[in-house]
This record gives sequence, C-alpha cells and structure tokens, in this order.
Amino acid sequence: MDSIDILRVSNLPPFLISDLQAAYMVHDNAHITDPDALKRVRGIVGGGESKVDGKLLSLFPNVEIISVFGVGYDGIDVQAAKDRGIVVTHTPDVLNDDVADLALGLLLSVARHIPQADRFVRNNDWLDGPFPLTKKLTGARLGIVGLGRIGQAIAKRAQAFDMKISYTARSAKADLPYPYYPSAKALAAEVDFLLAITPGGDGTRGMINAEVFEALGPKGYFVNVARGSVVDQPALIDALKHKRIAGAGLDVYLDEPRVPAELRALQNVVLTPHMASGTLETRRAMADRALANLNAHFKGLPLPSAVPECRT
Ligand code: NAP
Ligand code: 8YV
Repeated sequence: MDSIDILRVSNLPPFLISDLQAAYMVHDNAHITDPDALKRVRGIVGGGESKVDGKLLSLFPNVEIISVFGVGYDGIDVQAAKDRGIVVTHTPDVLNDDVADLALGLLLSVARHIPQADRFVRNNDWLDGPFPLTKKLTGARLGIVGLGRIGQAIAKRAQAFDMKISYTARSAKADLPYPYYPSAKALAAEVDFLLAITPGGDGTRGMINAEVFEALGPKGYFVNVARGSVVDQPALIDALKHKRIAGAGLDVYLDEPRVPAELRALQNVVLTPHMASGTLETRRAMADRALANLNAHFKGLPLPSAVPECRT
C-alpha cells in the first residue's frame, strides 16, 4: 500500500509513525504544501485532541477515512466528513483499563494529597512537624458523570474501595445497580467525589459549572479525565481559589497544552498532562487499532471500529 498517501495531523508515538511509514506515504500537516500531494492524500491520522474541520477537509478533496488514535473524536467534524463521504474511526475499549487506573490514581492523589506529601518530604518540611491529615477514600461517595465503557471500568475499581457509586448519563442504565441522577448538579449534591468521563464537544460543553461546584460543596473533590471542554474552567479555578470545593485532580484542560498560571499555582489541585491512556502497552494497542482501521478501509474490508455515526 506504499502508493497510498496519508496525512498525519498530530503528534503520534514513534512506533505508530514507523508502522505508518512502512505501509503508506506519510505527509506531515505542518509541512505539506505541494498542491499535487494535497490531492493525493486519501487518509488522515490524528489523536484524540486533533481538530479536523470542513475547512481542513476542503484542502484534501480525496480523503476517504479519518483514523483517530484515541476513543474521543470531539475535535473531528463528523458531519463535515460524512457530507464528503469520509468515514471516521476510533480506538474504543483498548484504553479503558489505563484511563480507569489513572482516574483512581487521581482520586487517591486528591484525597490523600500524595503529590503534596512528596513535596513535603523533599522540602524537608517534615522536620517542622507532621503532614496534615487528609480525606479517606475507602467507603466515600463517588459520583460518575458518564457511565460508558470507561465510566464502568472506573466503577468496578471504585467498588474494590467500597465506594458508594452513583452516576449521571444521558439515560439511566437498567442493567447497572447504581443510583441514577438526572443531572451533574443533582449528582454533585449527593457525593464526596465527582468524576467526569463523558465525551467532549457541544453536547457536554461547560456542563460542570459554578452551580455544580456549589452543589459539590467545600468538602467535595472534582476529578476530570474526560475533556477540558466539559468544565467551565474559570468557574473551576474560582471554586478552587475560594475553597468552594476542597480540591481537584485534572488530566485534561480547555486549551491544552496551555494550562493557566492561576491553576498551576494552586496547591489544592493535582495536575497530569492528558496522560490517562499513556502506557506503552495501551498506546501500542491503540496504534494497532488505528492501523487496523486504516488497512481495513484500503483493503475494502469491514472496519474494526468506525465511530457510531459512521456505522452502516
Ligand atoms: P462511551 O462509552 O461512549 O461513554 C460515554 C458516556 O458519557 C455515556 O455513559 C454517555 O451517556 C455519557 N454522556 C454522553 N453525553 C452526555 C451528556 N450530554 N450528559 C451526560 N452524560 C453524557 O465513551 P468512553 O469510551 O467511556 O469514553 C468517554 C470519553 O473519555 C471519551 O470520549 C474521551 O473524551 C474521554 N477520554 C479521555 C482520555 C484521557 O486521556 N484523559 C482517554 C480516553 C477517553 P449514555 O450512556 O446515556 O449514552
Ligand atoms: C489520548 C484520548 O491521549 O482516547 C482519547 O480520547 O484523549 C487519549 O487516549 C489521545 O487520543 C492521544 O492523542
């Protein structure tokens, strides 16, 4: 398939780039300028954070497939793609464990102040007295916003901590035993830890807002492993600054990789760099799935994981 041209629109792991180069002619979005090459591009590969809109697609009139290296595809204008007969694929399921593991890591970190405790020992502050007491995670109430593939993997882990799980989603899940609340605000009022794991995009934009933080209250903690767009980020910073909530653990931000200085300066937040799926094992599995989608398309075979809107 080395006669097929594809375009890379984001940072990808070196092993995925090598595999792509072994099978395709790979162009880089930042460097492609030759008008003939633009017309030759038949596939686009990008990450969960990539932006592919109608404007970009109009530069590449012969694209047939957008293969997303990630489960979230909120940056892709799926309607614009469908209007041009382009199929969009993603990599669900293979990353559930890692994202759920990091979510539990953030819950433990915000409850037990693990990063702060690390700084405490490194700074030799221990010499001046003991580390302040923290919050118990085992047995606490966890509210999950978005109980899909990853949300359920998080619930499974939280059960091992005897957490009392409840959730909100677009609809209640009759096959799951957890109490359902109709909104993030109603859920926040009932829990100690509120955790977001929905898709990004217009359907969820700003759904975790000042009212939700008010409902969570000064003893409540917020964790976001979904997308930065799900949260009203200025409202979150305000709530943290004025201790209207106790703390937060964040893997995702509004304008990544730019994280506001105000947020970085706060001591009651634990910040990670959108790394929830970032283990070698999982990124390899995601790369394999992204390649499998691309290869299947160009061989005319059924696609392993087209996004729901593009399934036939
Ligand atoms: P999924 O299986 O599709 O689950 C999504 C869940 O969100 C579903 O329960 C859905 O409700 C709920 N939801 C959707 N829109 C909602 C709304 N407007 N209000 C309330 N709930 C809503 O997706 P997944 O595989 O678990 O992945 C979820 C997201 O996690 C991805 O889209 C991505 O944004 C994020 N993610 C982040 C990382 C990271 O590195 N931090 C890694 C992977 C994924 P219903 O069940 O009622 O439809
Ligand atoms: C990745 C993600 O960091 O799957 C997603 O939606 O956000 C993450 O797994 C991303 O896709 C890699 O670019």
